[in-house]
Amino acid sequence: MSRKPSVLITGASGEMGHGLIERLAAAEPDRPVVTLDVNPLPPEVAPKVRAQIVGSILDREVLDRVNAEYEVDRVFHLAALLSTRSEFSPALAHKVNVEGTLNLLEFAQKEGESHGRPVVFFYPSSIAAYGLPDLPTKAQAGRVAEDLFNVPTTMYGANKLYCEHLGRYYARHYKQLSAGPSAAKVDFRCIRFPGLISAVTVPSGGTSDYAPEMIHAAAEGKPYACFVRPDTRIPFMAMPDAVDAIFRLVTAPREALTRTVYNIGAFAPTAGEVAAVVHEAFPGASMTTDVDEKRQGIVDSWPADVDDGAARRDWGHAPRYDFAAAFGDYLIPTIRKRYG
Ligand code: AKB
Repeated sequence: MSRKPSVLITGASGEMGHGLIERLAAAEPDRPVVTLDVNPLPPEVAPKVRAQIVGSILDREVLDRVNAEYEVDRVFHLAALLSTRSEFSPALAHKVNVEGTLNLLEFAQKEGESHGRPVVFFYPSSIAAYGLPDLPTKAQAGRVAEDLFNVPTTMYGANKLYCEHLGRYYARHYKQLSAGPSAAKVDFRCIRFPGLISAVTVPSGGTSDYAPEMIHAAAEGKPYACFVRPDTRIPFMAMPDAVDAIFRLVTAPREALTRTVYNIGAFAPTAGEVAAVVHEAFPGASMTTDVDEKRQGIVDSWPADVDDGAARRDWGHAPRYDFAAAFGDYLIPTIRKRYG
C-alpha cells in the first residue's frame, strides 16, 4: 500500500520494461513503481520496484486491487503481442492489445477521478500503424509524417492505430455528452516507435527482430539466417534513446504538446548495412539470408523512414545514437562484455 504518487508499468518484463525500470530507479528513486506482467521480472531488475504483480492486464480484479492500494499518477502501458506473433493468433492479439489497453485506460480514468487529477498515460505505438500503398519503391513515400498512410496491414498495426484513437478519446472526448466540465482524467501521450535494438535483451515476436537477432547471434557465435532481403530498409533506434524519448515525452509540459501521437526516428539502415557492420565487429559470424515472404511483406508495408520533426520541436527528441554510434559506442561494446 502506498499513498505516494506511484507509477504502474504493464508488460514490465519485456524489452522496454527493463530499461524503463532502470531509468525510473535512477531518476526518481522515491517514486514507488508497481509492475504488472504475466512473466516475473528478471532477478536483476526485481529489487528496483516496490511491488511486482504477476498477472494479466485482462484481469480487472488485479487492476481494481492496484487502484485500491496505490495512488497511480503515471501509467506506462507496454504490454502487447508484437506483429509477427499477432499474425499467428489475431483474435488473441486483439484481446491483449485492444481489450487490455481499454482496461488500462479505464483504470487510469478511475485513478484520475479518485485523486482529482489527470493520470499521465504513456502508450507505445509503432511504425506498424502505417501501411504503404503499392509504390515501385518505398523510398518514394519519403520520410512519412504521422497522419499519412495510416492503413496498416497487420492485426498488431491495426490494434496500435485503434488504441491511439482510444487514447485520444479518453484524453479529449470522454463522456462528451455528460453535463458539466470535461470528465476526462487521462493525459494520453504516445510515441510511434521504430524497430528497437537493445544490447541487453533480445525481442520476441516482432518483425523488426532481424536486426537485434543478427548482432546477438554473431556475438554468441551462432549462425543466423536473416528473414528479410538485404535491401530492406526500416527505421531503428537504440534502446537507451527509446527510453530517453519516453522520459522526455512524459515529463514535457502539457501545453508544449501539439499532438497526441509522435513519430520518432534515429537511423534507417538496410538489413544489408546492419549485416555489414555486425560482420566487421564479428568477422567469424555466419550470416546468410533466407527470406520469409510473409514477414518480408510486413516490413515492406512499413515506411523506410519517418518524419519526427514534431517530436523534435515539441519535446526535444534528440537521439544520442546515429547508426555508427549505436553500433560502435553502444551495441558492440556492451554486447561484447555481456557474451565475453
Ligand atoms: C515489431 O516488429 O512488431 C515491433 C514494432 C516495430 O513495433 N518491433
